[in-house]
Amino acid sequence: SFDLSALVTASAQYPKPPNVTFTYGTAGFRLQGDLLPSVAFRVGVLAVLRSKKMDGRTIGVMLTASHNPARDNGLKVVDPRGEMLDTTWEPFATRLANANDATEIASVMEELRSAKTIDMSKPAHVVIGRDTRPTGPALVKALTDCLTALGSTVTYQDYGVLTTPQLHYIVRCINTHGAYGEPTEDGYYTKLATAFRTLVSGHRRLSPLTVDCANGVGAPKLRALAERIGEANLAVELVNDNIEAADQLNYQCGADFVKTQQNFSANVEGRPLERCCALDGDADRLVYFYRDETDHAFKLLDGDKISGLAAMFITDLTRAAGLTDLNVGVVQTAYANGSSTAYLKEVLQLPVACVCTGVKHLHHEAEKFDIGVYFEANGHGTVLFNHAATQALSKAQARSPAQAEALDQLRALVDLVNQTVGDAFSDLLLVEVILTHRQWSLSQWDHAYTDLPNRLVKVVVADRTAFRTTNADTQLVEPAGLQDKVNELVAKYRGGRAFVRPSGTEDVVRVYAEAANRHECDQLAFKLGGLVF
Ligand code: NG1
Ligand code: ZN
Repeated sequence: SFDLSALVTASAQYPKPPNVTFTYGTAGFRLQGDLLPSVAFRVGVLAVLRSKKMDGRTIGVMLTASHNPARDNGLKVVDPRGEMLDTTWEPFATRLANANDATEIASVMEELRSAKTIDMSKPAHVVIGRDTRPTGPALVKALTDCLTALGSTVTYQDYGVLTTPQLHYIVRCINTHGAYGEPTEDGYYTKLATAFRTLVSGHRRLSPLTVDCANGVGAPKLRALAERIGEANLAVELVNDNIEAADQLNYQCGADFVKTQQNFSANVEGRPLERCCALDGDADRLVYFYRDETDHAFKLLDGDKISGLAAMFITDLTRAAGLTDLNVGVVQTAYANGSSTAYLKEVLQLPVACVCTGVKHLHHEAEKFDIGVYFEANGHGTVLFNHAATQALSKAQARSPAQAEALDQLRALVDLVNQTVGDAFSDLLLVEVILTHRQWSLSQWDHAYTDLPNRLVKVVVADRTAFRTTNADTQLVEPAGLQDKVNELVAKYRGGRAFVRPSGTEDVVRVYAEAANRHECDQLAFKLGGLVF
């Protein structure tokens, strides 16, 4: 029911580069941007088939390479509820990308159609967003050329420059026919701004927040959101907001820089009592940081700290609202600092699940709680309210003014938090709400618990596929015998905890170590690196 000759002609403009093998991994396709036009074209095929399979529901395609350098780019497919692509489709994405020519594309298409029993006569709708990278427009052109070639059952809308979470939001809005919000950038700002204003009303406002925008899409979009919220309610000072000089993207700045360098980003000095935070290049990650008043050192409040703060606030609110039947839980990965896990379990008395690296794993696990808080240590995360929780919130009758206030706040919180994916803007507003309610400085927030010294090391190995893990990445099953050696070493260090796993996004093996003090931690990480190499 589509014209194969149109696809053949169109795909000839986007030949697959020789000697490159593409993989749809944790971060979708991600590579140097000028190697990706053929991939963008084939992602069009995948998105259309996925939409037809989902009975014509809208599928999203986001073009971004997040925190990676400006020359890189990437493509990720967004499923109808605004979530990551169903993992059973990932191998088909990979095979389409590696097809040598149009004939091979057509044969993978046919295999996918039959494997997933897709009715090709169904309509398909695709929405597209991209970050500020210079290769973005050419990749969108390749993608839309494919969508056009696939015939009259296919429609699409190009939303231009967006943050990743904005595109996820739009997909969810379209497929729920407006129940989640207006399917526009404007609708997104309205929803967040309204919820934020409700939540801070009646509280003394905080001092201005410095936001490092990584010189990316977060800069113009956060400016638009802040304008909507109004300066009287949220004062932000945007730095690293230059999106004109392409090579500045993520350069010496942004959430990944701050987290991995454990240092202030360019143009952020960390004045006394200054609250600083950083977004990444597509505004789905957030970390906070500040300069310690006593020792003047850099202090980081990463995803684990945000998770702890959010879980604390939500637990208090559900108690105050009399909704003690709702089970609140937290999802982390093995990279979560041991102190954060102890805080969640022992102080907040919450259930904590540990899953494999990659947000889709955290997201799915968080759905098992009525209210599920999930964050990766790198600052990507959100809070999910399931059906039972939203029902309980809408039905609950307050028995006191205090209960009524807590209920109102929880209801606004559901709107404030992006339920589709980790969103730096929504997370930023959430943190600001909590700090406003408590009238806390960053150091007061930080005092909930003290991070154990930790070290993350990359080891370049001959073949990272030789490394296989189990138990949520925490133990090696291959190479045989290596885990025993890791255990032996870890046992020699006070408070030692460590694990080794192959990266899903880079050709390296990652070693993570924690110990009671900095010296022992560094020594443990160094020795483990030697074992792995
Ligand atoms: P890998 O390369 O598999 O460790 C990295 C991050 C993840 C996640 C993904 C996707 C670390 C240690 N790992 O995964 O948390 O964000 O990229 O972007 O930060
Ligand atoms: Zn990102």
